[in-house]
Amino acid sequence: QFLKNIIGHEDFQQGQVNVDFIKDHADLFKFDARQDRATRLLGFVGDVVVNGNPDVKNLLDPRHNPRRPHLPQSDHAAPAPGTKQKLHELGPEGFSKWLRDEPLIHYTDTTLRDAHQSLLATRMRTWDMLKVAGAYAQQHPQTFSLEVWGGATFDVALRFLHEDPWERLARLRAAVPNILLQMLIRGANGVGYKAYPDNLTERFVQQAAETGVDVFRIFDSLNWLKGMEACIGFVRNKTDRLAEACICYTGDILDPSRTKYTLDYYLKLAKQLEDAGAHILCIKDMAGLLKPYAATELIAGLRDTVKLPIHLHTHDTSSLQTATYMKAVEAGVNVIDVALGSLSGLTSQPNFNSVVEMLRHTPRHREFNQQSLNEFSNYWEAVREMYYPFESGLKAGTSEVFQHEIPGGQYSNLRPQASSLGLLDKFEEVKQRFADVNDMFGDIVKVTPSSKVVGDMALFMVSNSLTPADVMEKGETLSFPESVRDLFRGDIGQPEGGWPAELQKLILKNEAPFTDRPNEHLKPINFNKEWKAFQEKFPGAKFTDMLSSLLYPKVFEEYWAHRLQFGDVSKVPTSVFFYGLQPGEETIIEIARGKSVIVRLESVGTLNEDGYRTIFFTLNGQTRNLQVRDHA
Ligand code: 3PY
Ligand code: ZN
Repeated sequence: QFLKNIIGHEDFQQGQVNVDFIKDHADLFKFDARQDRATRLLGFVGDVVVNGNPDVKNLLDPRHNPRRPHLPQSDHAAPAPGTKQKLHELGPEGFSKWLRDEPLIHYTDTTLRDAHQSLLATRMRTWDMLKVAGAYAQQHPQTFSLEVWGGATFDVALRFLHEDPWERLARLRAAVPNILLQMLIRGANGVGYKAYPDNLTERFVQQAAETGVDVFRIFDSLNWLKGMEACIGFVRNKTDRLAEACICYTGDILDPSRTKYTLDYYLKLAKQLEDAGAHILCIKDMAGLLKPYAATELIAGLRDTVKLPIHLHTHDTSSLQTATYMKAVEAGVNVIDVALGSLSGLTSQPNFNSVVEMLRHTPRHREFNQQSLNEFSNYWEAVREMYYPFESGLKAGTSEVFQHEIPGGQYSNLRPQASSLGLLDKFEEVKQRFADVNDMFGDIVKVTPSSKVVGDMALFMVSNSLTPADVMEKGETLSFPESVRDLFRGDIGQPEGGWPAELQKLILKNEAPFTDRPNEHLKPINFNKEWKAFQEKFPGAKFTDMLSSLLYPKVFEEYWAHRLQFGDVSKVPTSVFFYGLQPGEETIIEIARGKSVIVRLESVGTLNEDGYRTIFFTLNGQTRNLQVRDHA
């Protein structure tokens, strides 16, 4: 009998187990690991059936009927060697020199990180990725890298998807042995929103390399060199992987009236990053502000100034950025970031499939099998339908981005944030205030986490009907959002030219700001001590879990409780994860490698007096009943 342990017992499910019960039912405490796994996952499915998935339940559209994705063709042969083997062969310095002189254009495919962060609020699940990762490695081994990790994915995986981000990375690494895997790291802020102790970032980088990251794209949200130097050093000295350092692009180098972020400003920063030890220089155009003719100037200037290969990242919010790529390719950029067709465009990256065609029959074209790229795009198009509650609502490219300068990765989050404050009707005003706040803050670089603070301040002003003049007038009596106070205190670093003094005084009141590295104010982690305490608190947890917990303590705790109750829910197919099953519907869940169970929902019972429903499943054809509490 499958549910013959305590978890399947009715009294336990109804919270009626006491000491006597335990004494009398010793046999119920023998667990078969595999059966236990299936039972817990069934508990999860039952809970979604009865209560819905809290992440989507208020966003459902009953008319929506997602299609079943078709898997792209693959002949399942071992994938051909690619850039991963090249890095191994040449080492990071040699690889950097090789890349700088590559005549053909290289592509980073961002589908598995930035594309869904920017279009679908970062909700893409490992399950959908693993369905095609191996086939991709096999079909497109000439891809420069796959961006798969970091940015917001770490937090969202734990917080909303109840998945272990480290397991995602390890499983993608196993599926893609030949292409460089890339992550985005926010320098001193790691994959979080604030500064972390340096030795935590160091261990994080080491562990990320060990688990599978090859290219560390490192940036600072204020373009502050000091926020990046330590992290560049960790990659260089503690791993044999590539340190890719970023100049975050803002403003417009062609606009003579914008004198803060000029071509010279970027060239100087690039030189400093080269001196700090970067192997690759990235232009991180997080909002998609780099216009085509500006790209010509910037790339040519950078090629003359540094000896590093140049990697260009942009977002197509304005719908102009393919033209930017054309100019960048002409000017000698080495790698460009693209996303597979159906997850490209708008706040995501330009269209991989189309950019390949743009360059076909020209000197820098790199051959890709277009039919196969389209099959992958079609796969993601159908998958995307399951994520419809997370769509941002943006319907077409907008040149408004040149005014508000909202990063692509933030746009898809700002709307729900505005909506949760009841400000969706005022979204136009929120965008306008975002631009105003940037002016008030002294025209800063806006990318996570600095962009989040600008967003918080914009929302604060809209909800309190404050104009910039009001803030300056009433500032002394205003209680500013905490993130704004932290920013002006120096918690995430220093902007070019410093903070506007008058506003800083209004925000900080009597508190003194600091101008050195915020990390200097943090106590290093004592890993031996932490590990002991961690194991006591979370028996069975891994070292990578401790790193997650050190970065996001509360989020980790909730993730762990969910994992104990329901097991590894990344195994549940996406349609079931978000929408559960209808009576008569069935699904296959691979509970362990090569071990699948067929789950069929038969019916949902009526609500009993204690607030529970009995869910009738069959599991591999055998009837299983489950008591699920109805939270309605
Ligand atoms: C992130 O930090 O998550 C970003 O994507 C910044 O562009
Ligand atoms: Zn981006």
